[in-house]
Order: sequence, then structure tokens, then C-alpha cells
Amino acid sequence: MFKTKEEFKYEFSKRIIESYGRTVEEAHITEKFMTLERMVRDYASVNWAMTKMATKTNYQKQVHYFSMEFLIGRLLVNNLMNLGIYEIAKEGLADYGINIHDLEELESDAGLGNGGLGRLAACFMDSLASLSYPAFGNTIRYEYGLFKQKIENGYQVEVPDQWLKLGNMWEVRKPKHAVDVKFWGHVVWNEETGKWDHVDAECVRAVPYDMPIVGNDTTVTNTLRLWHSEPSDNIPSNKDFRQYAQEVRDICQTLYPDDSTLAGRTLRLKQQYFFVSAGLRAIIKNHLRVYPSLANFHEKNVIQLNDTHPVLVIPELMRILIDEYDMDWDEAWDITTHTCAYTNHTILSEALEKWPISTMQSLLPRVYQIIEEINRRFIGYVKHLSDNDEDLLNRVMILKDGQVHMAHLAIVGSFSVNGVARLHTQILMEQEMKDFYFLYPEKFNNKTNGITHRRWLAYSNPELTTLLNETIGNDWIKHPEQLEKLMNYVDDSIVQGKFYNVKQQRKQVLADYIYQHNGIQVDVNSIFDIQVKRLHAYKRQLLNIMHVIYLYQQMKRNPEFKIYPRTFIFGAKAAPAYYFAKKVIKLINSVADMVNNDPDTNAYLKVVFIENYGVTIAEKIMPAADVSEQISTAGKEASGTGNMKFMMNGAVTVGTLDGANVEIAERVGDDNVIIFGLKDNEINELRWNGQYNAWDYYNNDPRIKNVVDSLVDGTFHESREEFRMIFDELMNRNDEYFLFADFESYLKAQAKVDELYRDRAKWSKMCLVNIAQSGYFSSDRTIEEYVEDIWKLDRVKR
Ligand code: HBZ
Repeated sequence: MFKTKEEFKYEFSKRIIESYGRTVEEAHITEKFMTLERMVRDYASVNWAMTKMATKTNYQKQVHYFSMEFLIGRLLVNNLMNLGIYEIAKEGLADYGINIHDLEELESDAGLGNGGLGRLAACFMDSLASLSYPAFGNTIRYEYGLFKQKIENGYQVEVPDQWLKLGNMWEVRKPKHAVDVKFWGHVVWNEETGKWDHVDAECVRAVPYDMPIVGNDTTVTNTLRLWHSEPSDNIPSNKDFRQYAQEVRDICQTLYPDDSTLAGRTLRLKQQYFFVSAGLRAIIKNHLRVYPSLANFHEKNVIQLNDTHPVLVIPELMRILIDEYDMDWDEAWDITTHTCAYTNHTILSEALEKWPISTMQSLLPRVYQIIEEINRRFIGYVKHLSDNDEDLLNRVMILKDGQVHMAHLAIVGSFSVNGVARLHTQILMEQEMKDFYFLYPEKFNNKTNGITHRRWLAYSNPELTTLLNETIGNDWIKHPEQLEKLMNYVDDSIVQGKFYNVKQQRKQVLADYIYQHNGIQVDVNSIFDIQVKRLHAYKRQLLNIMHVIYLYQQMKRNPEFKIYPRTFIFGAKAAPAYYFAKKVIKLINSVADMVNNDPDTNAYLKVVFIENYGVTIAEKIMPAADVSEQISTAGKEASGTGNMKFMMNGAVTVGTLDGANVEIAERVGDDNVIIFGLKDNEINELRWNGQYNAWDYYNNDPRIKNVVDSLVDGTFHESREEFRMIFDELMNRNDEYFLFADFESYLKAQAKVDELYRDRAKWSKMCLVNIAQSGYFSSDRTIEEYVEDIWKLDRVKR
């Protein structure tokens, strides 16, 4: 493998000639890009093979991370950087007159996910490899990732994300590891074998595509396995082949198919079982290559279930152990419940998965039978433990109201249950899952989320990286907690000044992007105030835009009312069928149109909606923020991870005491964060005492009234009906997310931003403290905690 620029150049040009029959100069840019990607993959392959070999020969325990989503983003720069060959490649290419950034731009985002949960899985894979722990990811090879968002006339329009158009150079198809997955049919008792047979099933072939996950400064390279569905050799005889082939293709077509129809919901369940069953079978096969039996399966494998989507691992592992490997129930249960661990990412009841028993029973008849048995035995356990407390039993059963409650199954079948930030875990234990906490207190634990500081700081913010290296040395890349050394410099006016310059440069990069894509000129001397995340009522993008409307109204009405110039930047995708969320996007764009074009205000106030928010654009956004908006209704955001990315790049959080904001605030101290709004217990109080009345706020606070009225008086749209839905949500559905309750406190927090930012030294100090305290939020720390408390892994030995 190449070690120098000259060797790189030699190999690059040789490969281009061999693959395309032309010289580097003649080659098309996509050919250069694909050649570079292939070179990096092959470079990584040596370590990849070695890692697999080392894990096998050392009989090492591995973690298998099962997730419906891995939002990995682009890999070229990340892998070049992690391998330590970025500079060599960059300079070698420059000698050929190629700008590496032009090649980088050709890579599509692997959009195999939609939000925080998927990005967390990707950060975890990076940390696992970089810390040299043996790990496998398992998911689906979606043909189309999450939709691409276009904004047309202010509305979100969804376009298919054809991320595989140029091929995926990182993946390696492994047909010899393909397995069949069975759906439908029914179970019959076989007298001869004394077992249940699954007959008349429809088989689908699952073919793995493996992607290398390259660690930083280590030879460890792990695997992300994407399962692809194909027609099986056992074609169902009673079905038209074309229909069968289409159904097979559907399994891998899109992430989260529309679940408003039964067919769509069934397809989701099919997807879940598809990758769970295939993934498990592969793990078992690998295990049996090294060990004579499955008796020690749980000592060598731990399976982390990323939310409830892969929870069928539990009954499926039971099925395989019992039906295919002749184990008795108790031994199989002991192995299963010592293998599986479950992470919860939400307490929103509408997001807790439940499947109709009828669907589960017809699609997965044998798995359903096993769930029934798990439920039956669990009932016995609960009765025994609770002295026949019927109410408790009714609350915790896995099968009830005609549905399979996946979170209940997850808790019963796992040895560990964790939340993703301290407050979230506490809410799980004390409220949402308190019955389960009573039944299994030893299972519950917290693992506060983290983000990979490599992608989110070292690679996406090279200017800040240079400043950090100059100031505190570069140990923080290996040991992110050492960012704390920066505390010695937070009062240093030279460092403050340098930081300010870095921030200005990064704001300029984003400003250029905005000009190119939105045609809006933004002032880099204004405060960049940013909220980027999925669009959801509880995340309260609406509160943010209501504040903007308030500022606009004040400026229009009162010429004395002046603010420090501010650019409010939004980025968010709304689920295609989530009409309220889509209306909020339209509202943001309508407000933007009005204020950006109003000469009375546009020197002070700009609003920008960045289209198609995702990993790649986030890498430009995070380094450019002055203010990070983390304003969810307290108790609703499990953790948040964007909050950590902003903090690490030196933005000040304006936030509620929700999710990981609580821990951020605790670390930076009151002077370096702007907290507002009601706390979780206060919100609960308001919710339960029945006294909350949106109309009271509307009638008593003219600021609220003016803002709300502007939604339906034609200010922002010629039709007064355009934003009626938002008005109704606030006024006629009694403001479910307590925007009004927090409105005044939010205005004060924003006024504080305005005041603090004017003092450049003070503001820079706040940013530096945030960076210095952000090491804790590296996913390296999170992974070490999972390893220590749950997974019990050793580093790969060489
Ligand atoms: O997981 C997010 C949480 O909202 C966020 O607070 C947390 O930081 C992050 C990582 O722990 N949850 C999700 O992203 N959840 C989903 O995307 C989801 C997708 C499909 C579902 C349910 C939830 O059916």
C-alpha cells in the first residue's frame, strides 16, 4: 500500500489506466472519484481482513449493533483521515491538477436513516473501531435512503434519494453468506420430531453487503453489514413470479414505508424481521465456526437493540436455538436474555411500537408462538413477584389489546435497558417504565449519548482544530476529555481573538453556501442562530419562528426597537404524512420571504431555511453557529445530539432543561449557557392539574396575541386559511407543547443573547468554555461506558 505521495500517484494513475483505458488527464471526474474510493477501500481491506482474523483467533467477544438506521454520511474524507493518508492523497491529486474537494462532492450521503437514532449508530461505529473494539453493525441495504427534501414555493416536496446511482464503492457483496428468511405459512406439530414445523412459508434470500468501518489511528476495521433482499431459490409455487419478485424488492426499497395502510405496516414488520433473522443466522454461523456449540453464545456475543425496531431478535434467537439447535426453553431463554440489551430513545407514546397480533401471527407464525410463550411465562413471573397485582399485570403484559407491545418484549428479553441521557433514564425509571423498573431494577442504566469528535470537530472544522492544536496540543484527538485543557485559555484575549476569527471564517463558508443555494445574502457579522433537527411539534421550531415574528412586529411598530443583527437559520425534514410539521416549514419560509425583503428590517433580521438537512450539510452548519437552539418541551427530547455538535464547535446553547441539555448546562456552568422555560416536573404539573389554558395566555399577553393573530390575518399568506392548522393547534388543541407557557422566558433568553453577544471577549469566553467542556460528549466516552457496564469487551489484540 502507498506510503508516500509518489507511491500514491503511481497507483492512482495505474488504476485509472487499468480500469478505464485512459490516462489521469483524460479520465472523467467520476472515474477519478471512483478510483480514489476504491483505492481507499482496498487500503482499508488489509486491516479489515486482519481484524476479522484477530477476533476469530483470539476467541473474542463482539458486539452486534442492530439498527434500522445507520446515518453514516459520506465516507471518503472520514476514511482517508482515519487512515492518516488524507494529506498524501490530497497532495498527490493536486500534482495531477485535481482538487480533492471536487471529488469529495461527488460522494452521495449514505442516507440510511432519518434522525438522531441513526446518526448515533454511525457515531458509535466510528468510536468502536477507533477504540479498537470488535463490532458489527446490522441493517438493511435500502435502495433509496430517506427522501431528499426540495423546497418549492415554501413547501416541502419529497424526492427519492437515489444514493446508489454511482454505485457504492465501499460495499462488498458476499453472496456466499446469503441466507433464506421465511415469511407467512403456518406451523404444524410434527409428532416424529416433537417440534413445530413452519410449513408453506415464503422464502426471501438475504444477501449481505459489507462495508468497512475504519478506525482512527488503529488497524482495527469493523464491518457494517447491509442486508439486501432477493428472490430465493425456493420460489413459492403458488404465486406469480413477478408479484413475488416485486414483494421481495419492496423489502429493501425504502426506509420507513408509509405506515398509514395495513400493507405499509406489514412491510415495516417484514423489514424488521428480514434483517434481524438474517443477521442472527450469520452470527450463529460464525460462532459455530469457532466453537462446538451455542452454549457459550452469550459469552462471545452481545446484541444491542437500537430502539424497538430490531426487538424481534429476542423471539427469533429463541426460535433458532430451540427449533434449529434442539435447545430446551430454559437454556435458550438464559442465553437469549444474557445476549440482548435494549436502548430506548423515546418516551413519546405514539413512537412506542405496537403490532397487531393478527399481523404478527400471519406474517411470522412461529415467532408469534414464541412471543406468546414468553408472555405466558412473564405473566407467571409478575404474578409471583407482585402478589397477583392485576392492575400491574394489565399494564406490563407483552400481548394486550390485540397488540404486541415491542418495548415490553424488549425489556423482558434483555439483560440491560438504557436511556440516552440522565434525565431521560430517570423519566423511564420513575414514570414511563416504572412498573418494569419495579420488576427488574437491575436492568436499568443510563448511557448519555455522545458524538464522534473526529467527524464533528477534527474533520469538519479544520480551522478550529488548528487553533486547538496550537493552544493545547493534539492529544485531544485521541483523548477528547483533554479538551478541558482549554479552560486555561478561556480568559486569554489572544486565544479569544483567534477563536473569533475561526468562527468568522466558518460563518463565511456557510454564508457562501446559503448565497449559492438560497440566493440570500447574510451578514457574517450578524449572530448565526441555528436550529437544525427533524421537524416535530415537541422540538418547537414553531416557538423559534414565533420569536422571529415577534421581533419583526416590534421593529415595524416601534422604530426605537433595535436588535443586534441576527440570522435565524433552520434546517429540518418533516415526515411526509406529518401535515402540521409541513405547515411549520411553510410558515418559516413565508416569514423568511417577508422579513428578508423588508427594507425596514432586513439589515437586522434574516431568516434562512436550508433545504435537505442531513449529515453532509450539518458538517458545514455546526462550525458556523453562534447560538444553538435546543428548545424542546422539557421531558420530551430523550437526549439530542445536535446540541453536542454545536457545543463542540463553540456555540452557546439556548435551551430548556431537557435531554442532554441538562448535562451540558451542568458542565459549562450557568454563565456559559442560556437556560429558559419550565422544567420537566413543572410541565407535568401543568399538564395534570388541568389549569393550563392557551386562551388565557392569548388574552393576557398582547405579544402572544399579536404573533398568533398574524398566522390567520393574511400577514404571511394571501389565504388566511394557510396557517389555520397551526393556529388551531395552539388555540383549539390547547397548545399541547406549552409554547405559550415558555414564551416570555424564551424572549428573555433571546434578549440575553442579544446583550451578551455585543461583548466580544465575554462571548468568545463562553464559546471556549463550551468547547473545553465538550470532551465528555464524545461518543468515545459513551462507548467506553457501554463496554464497561453492558458489553464487557476487550480491545482487538493483534
Ligand atoms: O434518538 C432520537 C431522540 O429523539 C433524540 O433525543 C436522541 O438524541 C436520539 C439518539 O438517542 N430518536 C430518534 O431518532 N428516533 C427515531 O428516529 C425513530 C424512528 C422511527 C420510529 C421511532 C423513532 O418508529
